[in-house]
Amino acid sequence: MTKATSGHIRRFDSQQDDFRQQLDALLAWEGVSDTQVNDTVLKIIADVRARGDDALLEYTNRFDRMAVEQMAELRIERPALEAAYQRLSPKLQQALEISVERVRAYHQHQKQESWQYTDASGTVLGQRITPLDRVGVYVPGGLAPLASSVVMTAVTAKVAGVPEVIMAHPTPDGNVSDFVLAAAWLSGVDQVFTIGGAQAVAALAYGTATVPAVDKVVGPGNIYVATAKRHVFGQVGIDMVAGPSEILVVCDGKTDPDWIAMDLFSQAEHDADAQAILLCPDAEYLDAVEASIVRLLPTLERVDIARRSLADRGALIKVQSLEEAIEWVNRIAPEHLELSVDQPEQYLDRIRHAGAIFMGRHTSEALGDYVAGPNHVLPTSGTARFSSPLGVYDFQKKSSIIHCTPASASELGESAGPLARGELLTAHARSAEYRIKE
Ligand code: HSO
Ligand code: ZN
Repeated sequence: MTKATSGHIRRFDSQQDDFRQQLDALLAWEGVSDTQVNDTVLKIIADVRARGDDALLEYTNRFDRMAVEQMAELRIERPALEAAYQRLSPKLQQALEISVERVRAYHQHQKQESWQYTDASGTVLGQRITPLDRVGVYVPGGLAPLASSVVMTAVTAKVAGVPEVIMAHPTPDGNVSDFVLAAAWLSGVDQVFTIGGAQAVAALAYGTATVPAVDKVVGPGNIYVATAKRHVFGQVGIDMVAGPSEILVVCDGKTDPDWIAMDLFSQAEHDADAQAILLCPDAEYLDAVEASIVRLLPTLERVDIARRSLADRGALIKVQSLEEAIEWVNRIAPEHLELSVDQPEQYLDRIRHAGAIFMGRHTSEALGDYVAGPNHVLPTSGTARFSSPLGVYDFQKKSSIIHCTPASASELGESAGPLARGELLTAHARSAEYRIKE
């Protein structure tokens, strides 16, 4: 740490000798390997698998403090979703519609098409793309009703052509959010189950008498949900094992410091474990942002969560130049990157790892969370090194197509035969050789 300032957020200088270690410690996130959580989750999954609806009901009543007697009470169908939509204010209805339309339009561009060609041997070769049959979208419940996560997951699945989208959404104490249900209505969700946690993931993966088994489970969730997704992977597909939200801002020191402070808060308010970091070459500007943080933090509704997030995992980092900042960006591989600079395009080619890149001073991450169009389900904890935003491609799969003519079967058989014999697999060889024309 360079200097003890307000105590709200740590300060670093990339020139410190131990900066690399300090940064590694700051980025370290071990949440998903907690053994106690792991044991609990394994037990819940095994129980839901063995006892189906009975176990699901028991866990839901216990963890969500409900008193439900039949699974049917936990199912919400399309007419009730529409009714929830009708109860929203016209303003919120319209905003939700704009969000759904923009997310749909963006994701239309991701649709992949089947292709095929005929090669020189006369063999037709291709790839057929088909949607998954049924997917489960997990939408967290509790304090923040994340209707936007419904839109991001369900609209994307529907654009891919998934016929059946099942949503799991816990309603602790029985509090159902019209906003979330309305988002499910507009996004085309087919059925909602008010279940959550590891028990919901297990039910979606293995199916129960009431909850249909899905082919893939997507969407954000707490550590129990993330751990459960890891365990059911293989039985079903999953999108990713998501960690807490992150934002990395690179600023040239010319954006209104209040804007940057609020951008950092916008992720910090998600979760005490969320991470908000600012990189800037101008030390005085970092002071100004820190002053904005001190002044604005108490004005937040979720002040306690944001305060803990900034104090435990936040940082204001002085770098030598914007070029150096870009090197740290690639090292951090953030979920969200804001390039709060003039002509952000000039840095784009050098950015290799980031879930979503917000270009220029006016593009706040919050716009991307709700309405810009790209998905807000993004790789966290450095996984942008090897993975991508949730997309239509996550709900499509491919089959290879091979169609030989008699002549091309004969031609390919001439090579397949020796290859199979080389592997000592003579039935393979003979199967190919039967089709060789004399
Ligand atoms: N920023 C979150 C998504 C979200 N924000 C939902 C608001 N609502 C993903 O990291
Ligand atoms: Zn957010």
